[in-house]
Parts: sequence; C-alpha cells; structure tokens
Amino acid sequence: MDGGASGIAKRAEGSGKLPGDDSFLDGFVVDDKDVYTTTDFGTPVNDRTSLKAGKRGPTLLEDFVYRTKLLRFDRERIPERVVHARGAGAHGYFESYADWSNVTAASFLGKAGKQTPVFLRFSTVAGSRGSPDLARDVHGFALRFYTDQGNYDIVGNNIPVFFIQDAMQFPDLVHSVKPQPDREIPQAATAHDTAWDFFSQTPSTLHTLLWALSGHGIPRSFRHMDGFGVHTFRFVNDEGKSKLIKYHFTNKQGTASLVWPEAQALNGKNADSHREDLWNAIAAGNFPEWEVGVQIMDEEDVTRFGFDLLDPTKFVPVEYVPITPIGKFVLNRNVRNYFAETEQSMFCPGHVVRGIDFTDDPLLQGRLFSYVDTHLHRNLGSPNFEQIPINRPHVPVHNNARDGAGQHMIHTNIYAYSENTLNGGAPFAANQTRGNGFFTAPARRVLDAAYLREVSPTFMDYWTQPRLFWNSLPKEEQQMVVNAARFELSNIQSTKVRQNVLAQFNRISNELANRVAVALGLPQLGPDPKYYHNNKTVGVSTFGRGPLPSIIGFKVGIMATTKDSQSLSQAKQISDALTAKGLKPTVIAETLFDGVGATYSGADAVLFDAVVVADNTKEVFTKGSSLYPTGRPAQILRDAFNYGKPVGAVGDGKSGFDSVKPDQSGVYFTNSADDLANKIAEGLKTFKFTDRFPLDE
Ligand code: HDD
Repeated sequence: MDGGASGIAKRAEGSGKLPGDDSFLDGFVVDDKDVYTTTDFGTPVNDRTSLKAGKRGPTLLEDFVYRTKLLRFDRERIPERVVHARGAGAHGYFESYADWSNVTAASFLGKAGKQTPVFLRFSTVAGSRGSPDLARDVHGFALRFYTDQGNYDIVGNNIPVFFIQDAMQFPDLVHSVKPQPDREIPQAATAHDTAWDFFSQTPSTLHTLLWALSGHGIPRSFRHMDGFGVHTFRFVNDEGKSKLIKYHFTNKQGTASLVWPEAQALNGKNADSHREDLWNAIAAGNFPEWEVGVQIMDEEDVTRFGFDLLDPTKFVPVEYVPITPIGKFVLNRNVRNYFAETEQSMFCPGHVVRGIDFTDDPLLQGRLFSYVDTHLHRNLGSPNFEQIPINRPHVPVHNNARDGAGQHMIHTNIYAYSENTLNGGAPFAANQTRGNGFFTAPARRVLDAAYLREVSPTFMDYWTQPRLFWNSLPKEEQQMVVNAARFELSNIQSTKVRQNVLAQFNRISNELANRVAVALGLPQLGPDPKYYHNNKTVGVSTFGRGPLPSIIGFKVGIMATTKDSQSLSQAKQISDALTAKGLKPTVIAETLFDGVGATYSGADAVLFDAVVVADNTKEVFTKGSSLYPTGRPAQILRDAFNYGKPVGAVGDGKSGFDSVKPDQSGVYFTNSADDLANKIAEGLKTFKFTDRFPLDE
C-alpha cells in the first residue's frame, strides 16, 4: 500500500508547492510526446490501418490491434450521473483562519493558516451531460477536502434549502423534473407539466422553487454564486462536545446573475459559458475564492427558531445565528483531463472525518446510502472507485476490504480479518481516544419511539420561509420570480396544474399568486393568509447587493468597423485600457482582421458583460451587409441594453443607440477611449442596471 496512496501523499508534501496544486496526480499522468503507439499491453504497433487479406481484402479477425482499439473505444463512456450530469471541476486549496479545535476535532480546521487540497465540482441538476450551462436550475456545489485524516466531502448546492424532506421522495422529484418520458422533452428545464404537477402536490418544494425562479437559478458563472451545505451537520470536539452547524460558502467575486431571455439566448450561442468562464479565469491566474463560514448552534437549538433544524427545506436567517467565517478556499488549477478527474470524481455525503458528524435529517440519512450506490453503478459495480486517482485519499488506506474489479493495491497482509493475532491485531480499530479515529457525537440519542412512515409535525410549515424569501427580495428580483413563474406555467399544458400551483403560491403571497395568475388568464384569488407575515431577512437576493468586489475576467464587446482605420485604432485603445483593468475585451467588426477577435456574424450581446461602440462606426448601423444577419450590429446593442448591461460609445458610435437615452444609468457616451473604459469598468460593478427592466404596475 505504501507505494500507492501514501506515496502520493509524500510526493505532494515533498513538492514544496501550495497544496492547491494537483501534483498528487502526477504519478498517473500520461504524456504522449515523442513516443510510439502501443497497445494497452505495451507492444509498439501501427494502429492507423487494419490488417487485411490483400490491399482490397477483408479485415482479419486476427487483427488484435484493431480489436483492442475498438473495444476500448466502445467502452469510453461510463453512465452519466443520474442527476448533476452536467458539471465542471477545479482543484484548489482550503486555508483555515484559526485553530477551531474548541468546536471541532477536524484536523484541517486545527491551525491558523493550515492548508488542505480541495477539488470542487459545480453542476446543474436536471440536464444531461451535454445540456447547456445556463439552464434555470439549482446548481451543485460539491467540495472535497483531501485532509490529512481522510477525504471529507460536502456535497452542497448554491441554494441553502432543498425541495424535499425525505430521501424516499428523491426518485419522484427527479422523475418529475427530467424530460417527459414519452418524447424526452424538454431538456434541462422544469417548464413542463410533470414538474409542476409534482411541485404543486409537494409543497415542501415551494421554498427551493422560489430561490430557483429568482436570480439564483441563473448565475452569471460558477464564480459568482455561493454554496451551502444545506443540511444541519455536527461539529464535535476532542472532548466529545457537539454543536449543530450550517455551512455557507460565500463567493468573494460578488453574487451576479443573468436575466432569463439572456440566459436562453446564451445557451444557444455558447452552451459552455459556465465551464468556460471557470476554466479561463483559472488559466489566466484569476483564482476564484470562497469564504467558508458556519452558523454554530447548540444541540438544544434544534427547534428553537420556530422550525426544525433537521428539516432541509429551511435555512437559518442570519438574524438568528450569524455566520462565523472559519477559512477560505481558492480554486487555482484546472483539471488536466476532464474524464479522469471531473467525470470520475465521485462525492459522498458519507465521506466524513473525525470532528464532523451527521444529524438525523431524513434527507441526509437517505443520501448516505444513495451516493455510494450511484458510484458502484457508475464504476460498473466495483467499490474500487475510491482508488481512482481523483477519489483516493491522500493518506494511506488500511482495512480488510480486498479484491474487487480494478483493484490497484497489492495487499501483503494475508490476515485480512479482525480480530487476528497473526498480524498483531492490525489494522486496529480507531476511536475517539485511540488512533485519532472518527467518532459519533456522544450527545446523539435515539428517542424511545415507534417505527413510523410519517412526516414530523415540526416539518409541516411549507409556506412561512418561502414568504420570508419573497418579502426579502428587492422588487426587481420579485419581478424576476414572477416572470419566471409566468414563463414556466405558460409552457405547461394543464390548467388544473396551473391552478394547483397558484393555490400554493397564494399560501405564500396573494400578490405573487395574482401577478402570475393574470398572465395565465386565470381569475384572481382571494388571500389565503394563514402563513402571511411581514418579516424580512438579508443576504438572500442576487440583485441589490451593492457593487461587485471584483470584475476580473468580465467580457466586453467593442464594436468597430474594418472600413475605418480610426474606428479600429480606437477600438484597440479601448481594448488596451480594459485589459489593463483585468477585463477581457473583444473587438467586433465585419471580418476578422488584425486585432479583431469576433465578427458581427458570430457576436451577440449575450457573449459579453458589457458592450461599447468605437467612433466612426455609423455605417455599420445604417447599411446592411451580406457579411452578417440583417440588423445584427444594432441588435447587439439593443439586446445588451435590454439585458441590463453597461453600454457606451465614443463619438458618433452613439448613433447605434437609436432608442437609448444618454441620461439612463449604465449608458455612457463620451469622447475618449480611456474615459469610456473607466466608466464601463465602474458600470460592470453594478453589473445589471435593473431600472431598465419593466415592473408590474
Ligand atoms: Fe444529490 C449528486 C447535491 C439530495 C442523490 N447531489 C449530487 C451532486 C450534488 C448534489 C452537488 C453532484 C456531485 C458531483 O458533482 O459529482 N443532493 C445534493 C444536495 C441535496 C441532494 C445539496 C440535498 C440537500 N441527492 C439528494 C438526495 C438523493 C441524492 C435526497 C437521493 C436519495 N445526488 C444523488 C445521486 C447523485 C447526486 C443520485 C448523482 C450522481 C452522484 O450522486 O454522484 O446519488
């Protein structure tokens, strides 16, 4: 075993690099520079042409080179994840802010400045592996810590609550949101009858649904969304004292979201926008960061806040329990091979380390089974998925588990049973006091209770927290929720389902229900006020949070014309000024040219976070051309404006803005390239100028 996992740990330690690097994978890397092709068993061969009987003759069965090439090819895919199939991952490191041993015995939290390698996979939930990134969806946030006491996985989401309360309901939830089974339509979307039928019959879904209908469902990028552990977990310290905790991963880039028509168009123009943004940011050295925080609560707090901390459809508002920042993580390395690392990463809520413990949340309890089962399926039945390089812990593995398909380890201990005397009793059982072992929080108790298949009465208020969320959104984001519900519900067929949904919305807010009802041509409803209240909380919106702390890597389109050298040179000047600010400008013109990175036939407003126009471009907007679709340049500007992006122009570039008044916020007309660059950079911090979005009367 020492040549395996522990050898890897030694290499990582000895490399002298930050643990965020992926050098622990070095021993598995295959590079094909200046080598001959071989078979899988190492024989050098020619695999370009098959072995035939004569030049025009049939291929021979004897051709082992052909046979092995094809049989390997036929098996390139493993089953995609049944949910969260679409995703992207990156390596990085976690750094603890302090010694947290007063609350947890987890070693990765044991010292200020201690660094631990991490791997994070972001995902959407419903779509298949090839689905577009900008689907409206909950987003997965699966974080693995390769700690010096084993792997610790927090398999969370970008929304702090979940649809259901019992893992038993998970297949039903997923069947309802996946494409309808007869025609397999729609892909990566909930705008269909089965999804909303389930939602309206399962009111525990309402809370997560409202979050997904808001900006949280369509983040600008993975870098601009937060993560949450969702469940309540436990921290346990060395003395066995435990606390209930909720994880928050707060992004340091700032929370930013798109608007729905923009997201839909972007899916067509660039289905990979999220994975591309993450890849490019890391490749450019702009490493995204998240602060790891916990809400720390006492065991006795479990039902103190008017809801049950074991209910994963509830979050703990920060007025009740503030977030204690405990560390941060940075993603600083892209994967070297998507399949080997991202696709084969297999996270388990059951991967825990000493100092962490579960709670009796029935969703969490059920997840502890489901993930391992999924990985067995995806790894074609073999439990040795834990030995795949991206999954193996960075510490030695010692137990009596043996063999299985794809076993990589050469176990020399022939006494693979406990208890034994012939191997001195090893491997020994570790526990709280011996061998730094994992231990269950001593405070955990099972009540003297009957066996039942029932929902706890403490789980049954499904409307108070969705209302809290609704009340806490700025009016622009409330409008976004209303618009999204109108879109979804107008795309379903069943009036009965629409009515059922409105009845549920009406228990949250009469205003919400009726604003949606009006667009569906359905009658207005009288209030259903049992759960109505006027409470608000903070930090739950994606709009109205103030300027973004970082705009690094944001993309700016600069419209110019190849017909005028002054326009091009000014575009270049704007581009240089934006690049100096860490932005990613692209000059757009009729044809590719020196310094022109995109054409009007390929460019679109959705590909940029801001769009500006260089001087001397009037003709582009007034004259048509066979080089691009009719009206495209003007449409880019109009769309950018309508999607709430900062826009601007130098000199007569302004003529492109036929319908835009210069005095509107986020619209910058100026006479200097540098001034425009400054203003656009400032505007990007606001990101979306929401006053351009129409609100219901
Ligand atoms: Fe799950 C994958 C997050 C409930 C069963 N889940 C998966 C992933 C994330 C989550 C981020 C992708 C991991 C990766 O990137 O590889 N899931 C959650 C959260 C939940 C949740 C935050 C609620 C709090 N999940 C949940 C339940 C069940 C599952 C209740 C089943 C009973 N989830 C799975 C799974 C997946 C999965 C079927 C599919 C692929 C995989 O596990 O590796 O086992």
